[in-house]
Amino acid sequence: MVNAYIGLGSNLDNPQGHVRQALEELKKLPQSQLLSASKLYLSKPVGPQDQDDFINAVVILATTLEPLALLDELQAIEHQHQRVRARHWGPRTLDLDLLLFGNQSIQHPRLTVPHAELSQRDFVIGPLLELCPDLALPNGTMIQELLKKCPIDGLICLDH
Ligand code: ROI
Repeated sequence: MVNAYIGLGSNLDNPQGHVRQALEELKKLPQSQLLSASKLYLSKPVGPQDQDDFINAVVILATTLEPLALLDELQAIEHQHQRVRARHWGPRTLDLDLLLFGNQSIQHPRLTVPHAELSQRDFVIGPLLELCPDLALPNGTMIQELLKKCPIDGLICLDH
């Protein structure tokens, strides 16, 4: 079993609905168990500003799936949400990002783990801190240290 950390994001077409629905779908993934889910966070868009704010969350999934098999499952869920990627860094119905896969570093044409932008994204660091404040990245960087360069004051935590 490996703990996989997955980021969820949506800013289109009832974003809270998409994220909550995706949480239910993640609970049903084969060879996997959802260990914990962060609260939902409202975040300002990274990238083009002429789009709505995002709803973001992070979950920890214990899984025996291989990383690419897990990626396939995540992309299948995105598909069910009619994910359309009309524009680079534009609005989306559902994004599922494989952020961390245990302590592994993965460089594959389809998958980079840790997620390449993890350290710059408040909407990932905030929920990760809520779930596991003592988490370290594979290179030894503590998640707490990321706060110096990427403050999370802009995040609004929603109850759920
Ligand atoms: N911005 C926020 N706040 N949350 C996201 O999930 C998100 N996802 C993206 C881009 C468009 C980069 N910006 C985002 O893919």
